[in-house]
Amino acid sequence: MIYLPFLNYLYRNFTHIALRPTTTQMVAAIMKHCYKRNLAVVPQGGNTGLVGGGTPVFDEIVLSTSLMDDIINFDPQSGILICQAGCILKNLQDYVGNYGFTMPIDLGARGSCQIGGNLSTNAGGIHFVRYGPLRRYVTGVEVVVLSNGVVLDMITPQPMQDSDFKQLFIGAEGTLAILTKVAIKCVETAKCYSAIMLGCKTHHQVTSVLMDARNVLGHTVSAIEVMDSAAVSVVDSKLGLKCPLSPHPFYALIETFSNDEDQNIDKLSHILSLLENKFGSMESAVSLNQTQLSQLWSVREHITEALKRDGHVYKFDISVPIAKYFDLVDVMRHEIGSYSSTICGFGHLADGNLHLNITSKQYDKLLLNRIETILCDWLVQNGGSISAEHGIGFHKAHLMHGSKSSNSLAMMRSIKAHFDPKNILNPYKVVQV
Ligand code: 2HG
Ligand code: ZN
Repeated sequence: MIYLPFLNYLYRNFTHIALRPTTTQMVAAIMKHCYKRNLAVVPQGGNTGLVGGGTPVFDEIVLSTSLMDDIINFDPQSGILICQAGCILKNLQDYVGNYGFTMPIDLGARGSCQIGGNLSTNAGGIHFVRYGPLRRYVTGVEVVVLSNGVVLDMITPQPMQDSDFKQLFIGAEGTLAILTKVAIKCVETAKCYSAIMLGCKTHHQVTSVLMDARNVLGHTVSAIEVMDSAAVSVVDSKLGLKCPLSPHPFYALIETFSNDEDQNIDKLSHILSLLENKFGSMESAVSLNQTQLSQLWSVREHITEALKRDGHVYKFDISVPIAKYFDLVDVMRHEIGSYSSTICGFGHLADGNLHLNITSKQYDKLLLNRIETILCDWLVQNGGSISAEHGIGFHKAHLMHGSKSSNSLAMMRSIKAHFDPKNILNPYKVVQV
């Protein structure tokens, strides 16, 4: 019997059994057995989620897809990639990159997250503003449907326009079935990416950056990210990574792509001049090559890691109206500033996806309750939502009633009961049955 501690730093738990099948048939056999014996199972991908969707709550069996990492086929004519669910995103990016293609998703955890997990949470990431939701690119899935381990293969050589119900399994966080294979349409790679980082003084400047970037770049925008000074400071103090700009209350990072670097730089300079006409001179840094581009991204990409070294982290991946993007961060500072170490906000501005992170020396249940109360009230009053790109998992299941109607929840429960009548597939996650 093995005891495996799950090292997702937010959710630690123990299981008696962790299984690492290599084929769909093995997954089906495991599920048949578990169904017969009423054993609960947690499908687990790269274990990089923020909401405890892939960790056991009690003594569930962990079914890890980490050995299901075969690339089955890539067709350079259609750009369709077919692979097993446990393939690591970065490996897929590199693989299709050799053919001049790009995966329609990118995120900081690319080196360890798995494509099955990305689909199960319908993950967003830094290029959401360019590609939109990942589900759009999914041309097929193969899943093991719980009741008696039936395999449902919805991957066809020539994908048809949504003539099946594969979308039901995307974003279901492993509560309806286990994803075993996926087919994804990749996009052609642009030659050059360039970015500008801007120091902003006010919320209003931040939202103007978004409008001007959208107007100037149109469909050539690939990222519009923001972070506040607290996020930037924690990266400096915990990791020694310096921001390329001097201190500002907020920072915006805009990335564009095309086949011509000069064109990119002209467009980024145009955005800067539009903003300076409105607000006076602004500090900025533009990337002139790939190394400088990575340098501009570096602080943004290290925020999560830096926060882990700042005590216990309470993480909230939420959707907020863009006009009020940083307002909740201010509210939190006002309400619980003296009980916490760091309160910071960063995220994907163009999607209204805010990552509110709060740290305290150690885990404090009362503080968490207080934060959740303030957060939920604010979201209801301001038209936000408790979840954005990381799913509901275990962490937010108890908050679902505040953001979904009782009819929607009842429908979700009945779909769950249809696929998982014994409630043994990722129980306690998403909707409480
Ligand atoms: C990001 O955008 C990730 O960097 C992680 O979604 C967010 O750590 C977080 O709160
Ligand atoms: Zn994110």
